[in-house]
Amino acid sequence: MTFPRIPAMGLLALSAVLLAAAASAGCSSDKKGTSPAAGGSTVDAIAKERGLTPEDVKHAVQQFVPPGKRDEYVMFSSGGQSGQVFVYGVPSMRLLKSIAVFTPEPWQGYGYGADAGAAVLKGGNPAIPANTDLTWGDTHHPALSETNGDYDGRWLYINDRANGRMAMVDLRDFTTKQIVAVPNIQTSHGGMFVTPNSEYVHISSTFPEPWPPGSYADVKEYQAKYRSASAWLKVDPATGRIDLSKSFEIELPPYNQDLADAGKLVSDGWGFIGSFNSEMATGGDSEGGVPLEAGASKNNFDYLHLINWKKAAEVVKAGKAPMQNGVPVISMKTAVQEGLLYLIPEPKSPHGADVDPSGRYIVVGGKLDPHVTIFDFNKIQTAIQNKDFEKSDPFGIPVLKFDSVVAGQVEVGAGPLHTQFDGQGHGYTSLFLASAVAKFTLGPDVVKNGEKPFTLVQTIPVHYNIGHLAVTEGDTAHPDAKYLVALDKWSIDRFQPVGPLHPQNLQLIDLGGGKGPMDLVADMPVGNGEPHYAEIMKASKLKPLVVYPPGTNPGTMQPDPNAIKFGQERVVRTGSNVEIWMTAQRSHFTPDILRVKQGDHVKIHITNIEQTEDATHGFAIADYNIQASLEPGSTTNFEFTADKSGSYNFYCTEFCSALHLEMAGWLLVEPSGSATIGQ
Ligand code: CUK
Ligand code: CUA
Repeated sequence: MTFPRIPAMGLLALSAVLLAAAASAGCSSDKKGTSPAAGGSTVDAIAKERGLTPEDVKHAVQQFVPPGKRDEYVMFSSGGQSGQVFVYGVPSMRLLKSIAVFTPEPWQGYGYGADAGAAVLKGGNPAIPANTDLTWGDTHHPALSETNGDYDGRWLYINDRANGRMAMVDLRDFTTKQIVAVPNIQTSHGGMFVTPNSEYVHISSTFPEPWPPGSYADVKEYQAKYRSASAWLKVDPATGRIDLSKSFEIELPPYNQDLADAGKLVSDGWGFIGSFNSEMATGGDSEGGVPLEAGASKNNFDYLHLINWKKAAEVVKAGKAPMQNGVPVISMKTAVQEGLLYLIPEPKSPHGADVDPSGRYIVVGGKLDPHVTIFDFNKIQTAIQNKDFEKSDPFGIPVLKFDSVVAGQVEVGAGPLHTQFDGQGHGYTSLFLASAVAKFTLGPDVVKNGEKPFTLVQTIPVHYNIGHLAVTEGDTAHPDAKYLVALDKWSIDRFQPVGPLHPQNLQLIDLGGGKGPMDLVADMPVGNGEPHYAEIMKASKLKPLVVYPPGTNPGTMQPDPNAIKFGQERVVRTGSNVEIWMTAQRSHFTPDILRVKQGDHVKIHITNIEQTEDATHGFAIADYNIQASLEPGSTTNFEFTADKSGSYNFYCTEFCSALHLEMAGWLLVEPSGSATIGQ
């Protein structure tokens, strides 16, 4: 296989093209007072000196976003074991923010004393098992909120692979507002999507657990006693928060439910969940069994689960779903009786399950099969109506006939995982084993420009071991065929070595509007947790706050009852409780001396009374493990017991002004037994 390259072009000819393009893009005002090229040199001279080919220069220009200009797209990437979400500009691939989600993060003061982050983290502790205090998570699959099947720029959801939790991030301030421990789900992986009008966020279990959760059963009783769940978490349409009281779940067989996607347009109202291990293998390699990986790869087919969630919501409304650990759960039996759960055989240890922009095609990649298999939703509906079943699975769930619902298969290469779409009739599938991205055509009703349906168009190598890929606006009904980012698990030899723990590699690929060949533009090392999946949204859809309205509590996004204005600062002592209302502005805290007694319970409410963009302060107290970020307009609350006597410096941790170092004060904790502090 050969890969297209841009035609060799003289450096001079190329730079002439680039300069002409720059001039026509209206750069004339920038020319005043500047030399024709950096450092008095020319593009050609720089390229020559640095050993860049014309192709390199072209790619640099494709990626370049000039100083002061903004990226066209924003990418939300999971941060894996860091428990965070990383936000990048695309195409520049510049890091804009790390959003603290499941893990304490000191810059944002998340989990270091202030109420908002602490409450969010605490709210995510599961009820079962009791007394669980989680301070890390494995962020996996981000899903942006949608309106009519398009990203709407309001909220972001992301699941915790390690602990079966779901987090909600408000895109007004890019902070985590809520973590929900999803009942009846111990671990979740890829069963993550938002329905086309953000009615529900979906997550399903990856590893089944004894049913009902909280009970005990040996894995020897796996088939009889273990179950999975498909959780439909209701989104409050005003706040984006998850409302567990209006959510529901569906009991599923103990297969490993994996990647999932929401139907849209023709298939709106349905969800599709792939699975592996229909063998129900449980490992036990040191107990005379076979390793899980071998046991789970025996069958030629596993099952794609089809769920009619609109019908499921009606079944719950009709009272046919008994409560289990705080949510109504539709049993498998009821789900089958009500005709809301079906299975489709999908080839050999499938991974991705992705719905195309038209909603008609569901593309499945089989890790151990060089094909992608494309199912047709119209055929699925006909097969369901005609009861065109080949059998039931061991739990009585009808299995549709593969041949009745498949639209086509395309041989794309070794190890197909995930598929994205460009809205131009193409799918792009990541090939883990081949370290490549394959571009192919979808069905006859969506191909364009006379292309042949279900045909491989191009393959491009990536570096290396690609997992997910993300196309601009890729999970919507209207993807932009502009860029694709390959999320590569290994980088091996691409970067300066930094020890045995290598960076991951995100690679920017230009899609040429879907018409041109894919073109690898840039590498970006990610020196942090593994980026599992990303979604890329047009930046113009975001309407973030630049400052909070005065006195806002970032946790609630409402006015904080303890917000104050300048001049309202005070200290109130009631017995051994000391409550302090403080303001912060450049470059002082008021009050700047806090007098308490050892053992006092201290509450501090700090309002940053500034409304100047970027005038953030911080607040940290030595030896008390307290650190907060005080963004302009915000009110932040702390509560702690002053159990250590002494004089403790507190200071502003954000370099806010010329006199930032002077923005400091003292917490004086008088040893107990002393009587100098009056009532
Ligand atoms: S999964 Cu498919 S490669 Cu965790 Cu989304 Cu990573
Ligand atoms: Cu306020 Cu530094």
